[in-house]
Amino acid sequence: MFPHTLPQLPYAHNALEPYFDTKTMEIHHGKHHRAYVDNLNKALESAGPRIQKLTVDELLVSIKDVPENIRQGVINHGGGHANHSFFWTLLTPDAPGEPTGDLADRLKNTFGGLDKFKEEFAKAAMGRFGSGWAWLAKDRAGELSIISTANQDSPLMQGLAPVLGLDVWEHAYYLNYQSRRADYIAAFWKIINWPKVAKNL
Ligand code: MN3
Repeated sequence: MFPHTLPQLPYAHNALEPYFDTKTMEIHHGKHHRAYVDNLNKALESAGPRIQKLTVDELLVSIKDVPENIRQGVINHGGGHANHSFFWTLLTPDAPGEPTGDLADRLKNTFGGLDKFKEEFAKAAMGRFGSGWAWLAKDRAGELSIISTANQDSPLMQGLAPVLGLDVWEHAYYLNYQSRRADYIAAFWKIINWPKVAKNL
């Protein structure tokens, strides 16, 4: 709903050390994410109430109904806002290490187990050329798949619901990992809030 606001992190900026460093979290949340929110609001300023009353997820799900003159702005900045808002909730300093229950079963049945899943997900994250995201996503039939999207494109625009996602823009890791995207991906596995991921199923 317009005006959109920056959500607070569900933990302190230094809570994910040493995997995601404090400085990166401060800039990533306080500068990058804030800019997506501000620019989304700018794009929506002149939109009518039919568009302004939608949540950011609703905007992306029905992106074809967004007026053409602001559509790319909503894709870039609305996608950025939605993707980051989702991303923060996937992380926790109290990571349980491994998924359990239904989520563990689904990863086993779909990908051949947690290790195979991680391997495929990391491949998608490494293979995304330039800026973008890797996702575990669910289609309308509930089927899981691993995809990657460019820039801030959201799975919601493809009719998919995100279950797990990883930001592979350089701004997400460059301060701490420089060009070592693989090390950043390895760190990500250490701080995943698997119970939250299970809820997203
Ligand atoms: Mn980012």
